[in-house]
Amino acid sequence: MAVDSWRIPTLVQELAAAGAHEPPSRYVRREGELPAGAAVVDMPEPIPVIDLCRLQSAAAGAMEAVKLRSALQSWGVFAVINHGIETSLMDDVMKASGEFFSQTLEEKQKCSNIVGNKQHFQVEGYGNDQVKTHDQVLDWSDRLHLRVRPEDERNLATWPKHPESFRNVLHDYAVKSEIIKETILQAMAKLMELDEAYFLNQFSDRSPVTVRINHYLPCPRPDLVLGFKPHSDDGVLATLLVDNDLVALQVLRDGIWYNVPTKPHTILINIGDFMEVMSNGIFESPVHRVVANTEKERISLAMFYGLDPEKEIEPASDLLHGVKQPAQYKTVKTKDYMAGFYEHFARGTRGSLMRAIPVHSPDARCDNLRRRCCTGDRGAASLSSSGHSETTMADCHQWNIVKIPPIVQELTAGVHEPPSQYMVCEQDRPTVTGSDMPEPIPIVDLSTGELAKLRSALEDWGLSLPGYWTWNGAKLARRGD
Ligand SMILES: O=C(O)CCC(=O)C(=O)O
Repeated sequence: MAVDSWRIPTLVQELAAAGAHEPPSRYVRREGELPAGAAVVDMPEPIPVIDLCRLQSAAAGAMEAVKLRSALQSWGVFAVINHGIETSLMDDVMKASGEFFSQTLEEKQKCSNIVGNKQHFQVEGYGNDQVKTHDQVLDWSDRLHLRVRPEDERNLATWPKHPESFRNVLHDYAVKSEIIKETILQAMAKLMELDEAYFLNQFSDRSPVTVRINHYLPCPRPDLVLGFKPHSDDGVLATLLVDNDLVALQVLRDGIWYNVPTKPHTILINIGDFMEVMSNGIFESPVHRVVANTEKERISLAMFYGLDPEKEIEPASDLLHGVKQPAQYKTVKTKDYMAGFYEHFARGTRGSLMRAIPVHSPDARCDNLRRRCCTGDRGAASLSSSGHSETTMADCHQWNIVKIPPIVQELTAGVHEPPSQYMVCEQDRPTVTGSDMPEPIPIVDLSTGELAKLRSALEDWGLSLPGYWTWNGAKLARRGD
């Protein structure tokens, strides 16, 4: 029986080559998901860069680890240098990927992700996402998705034979990338005062490593489509390599999309959902997307480090301390998590499977661990694939509230320590005992224009209205007057 044709999307490369002035409607994002529908700005500071040699050195390791912690907590995305992958290997793997995409459609479809007489979809192979519903909006890109490890589980039918170098360079690149993964995960374990090998011990020699090579094509209306829908990555960690310096990748923070500068030979790292769970939310898996452009192609290569399907993912027990630091996530088997992940991924939604609580108050980045809400049994926070509620990625800064925080009055009954989400971070703590003001609080009678008194009150105690009123030396004036 032939599969419904709407389930097999046209490859974007064909659409781009056909030179249409408008993308077909199934690629057009809905209102609210349009690339310019939310605020987009450049990152206010350069992307954090972590030197992996320094990170491992006895002398400078601690300093670099502090940088790593701040990178993880501020953006969740950072670049690495001194990572041991030769520039020539990065060039080779990108060149081989480019050569693959530049072949004829017929040649590439030998690696298709739609297979068999019944034309069923599989994750591995060349194509687009699985199309599950008529109204699913598709990404303006084509992809080659491959399992790299375990080696004996590579589905070679989906591994390109052309260019000839493809298989070997991808293999070599994957082997070298492993060192990056190990170095970062050891450093992260140390940051959390866990055993250095804690995260690495979650992997076995059967744990999957997959690669997704994305091919973004120019689009006549980049304002209507997305190269890659908003998503967070499954897995523990992901590395990303790109072939040019187009501004395309964006990361979501506090409801704003920030352009992430990328350039060739710079490897970017972001953590994935499994790390968010294992770290009990200390580190968040960043939501990111890719915008399209009218001019240029772009290729990116993302490598994902997953866990065995039967492995249970859960917060590290050493990070849990009773009611003060309860588990923020339920234990879930990787395979159950993945079932739920793909269910939502294609639609560009995220179930309530990850974040149990809203964390994006303005100061949420200060220390997520202490600021997260206690979620009790967190029924809907279950990572199992059944019964997820649904949130668009762009809404994720207001993540599903699974349990309403308790009324403070309830807490005061017999609790010796406030729960963790009430504790302010180190620098905000009221450690200095307050003193009484040495004189009575100044009282200014505005009806009689006691300007001198007002001035001295403002100067002595700073009782001003910053950003609106200002003292110009002679009188109070509105800013801009
Ligand atoms: O192309 C990019 O910059 C990002 C790709 C990505 O997010 C992914 O493959 O999951």
